Amino acid sequence: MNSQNIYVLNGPNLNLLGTRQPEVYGSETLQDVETLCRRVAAENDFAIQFRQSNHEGEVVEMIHEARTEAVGIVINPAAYTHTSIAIRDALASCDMPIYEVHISNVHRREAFRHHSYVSGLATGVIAGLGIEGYAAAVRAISLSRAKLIR
Ligand code: CA2
Repeated sequence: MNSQNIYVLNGPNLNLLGTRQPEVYGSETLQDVETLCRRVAAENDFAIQFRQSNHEGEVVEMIHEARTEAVGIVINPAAYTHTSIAIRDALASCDMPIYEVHISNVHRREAFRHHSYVSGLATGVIAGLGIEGYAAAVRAISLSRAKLIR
């Protein structure tokens, strides 16, 4: 039987992870994030679809794909967190657990990072755990499928 998919979606500039601002985002790369998510998912018999885009519409399309193909979504919308009603509306059409992840603690940073269009419809929000936040979110979706979290 094929494993069920958890979609891990990443917004703009996260392809640059590990190349600068290590004091804010750590030194791991997006490839490291993908490897971590795949390991945690495999431990729980799930598969990961891992994506990144620098374009808002492409992130919307990824969410549309996840609507029918995923059992849960982990999303770091990056800067679109603070600007995108389109991404929020796309996520609102997904009937599954959605975890919003931020590598940094956005609430300790500039005021414009304190508001998220996504948080109000997310199942959970994780900020400031570094890339471990992705692992926690993948684990939370796995547990919710096992009906241990609602
Ligand atoms: O803390 C996070 O994960 C953020 O979503 C990252 C976004 C930022 O706009 C959010 O406010 C918080 C920025 C992603 C850009 O990441 C880079 C990493 C290294 C070098 C350049 C960009």
